[in-house]
Amino acid sequence: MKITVLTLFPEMFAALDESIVGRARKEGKFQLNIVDIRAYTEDKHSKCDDYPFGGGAGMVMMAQPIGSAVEACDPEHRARRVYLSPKGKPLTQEKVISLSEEEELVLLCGHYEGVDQRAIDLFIDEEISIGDYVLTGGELPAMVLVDCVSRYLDGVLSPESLVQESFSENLLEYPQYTRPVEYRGLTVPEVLRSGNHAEIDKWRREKSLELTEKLRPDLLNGKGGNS
Ligand code: 9D3
Repeated sequence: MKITVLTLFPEMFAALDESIVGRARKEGKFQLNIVDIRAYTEDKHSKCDDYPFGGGAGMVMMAQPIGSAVEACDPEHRARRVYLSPKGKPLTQEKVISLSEEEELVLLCGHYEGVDQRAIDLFIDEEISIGDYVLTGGELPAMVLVDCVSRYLDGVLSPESLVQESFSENLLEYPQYTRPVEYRGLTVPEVLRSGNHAEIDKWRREKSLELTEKLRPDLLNGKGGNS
């Protein structure tokens, strides 16, 4: 998979040099290209935003630098082109999996009040939001998407992690413990130290169900959601 991110703030993406995503990139499990939209402006002062027609607060990202950047990075429109937007469809795990099956993604990050509608109409396939709260731009959402998608690429996670995840789908995770056995008077549940794997599995399933009923009962009635 090749992911190209178009942004006015390329340095924010240093976060993706770290941890599991960073290692996956270094091992060539996927390619991540962070592209500075400003490199494509035709304005003599490298301007990439301007005042909104009709008035109103804030600035709007200009169509030209975005269009030129998209066409330079994906000239034959092989990529699925996603604009991270507060108006987009909310991201789901199902969507993450389907995006992880694409050969190429282009992720466009807006900033300020958004981007000129013509850039969206001409160059974007779909709009995705990461939830109903207001951020300052699409950079963190793009990083969220790269993080979630990269977990499904071959060789990034162990197959057993993903299998286990699919078994416990729609349940919250059971509590985890590591050494020491006692910390500030609190001890690790006996069953986890028993070596009896049938009993351990049973305890974990029970805890998962109990936690889900208590914290996220909405997950138990079919399709998930937050109601
Ligand atoms: C005044 C109306 N605002 C819309 C709610 C304008 C506006 C707010 C925030 C325009 C852009 C932004 C920046 N946010 C994103 O680019 C964004 C976002 C988000 O704010 N929340 C959840 N998902 C996303 S994806 C991109």
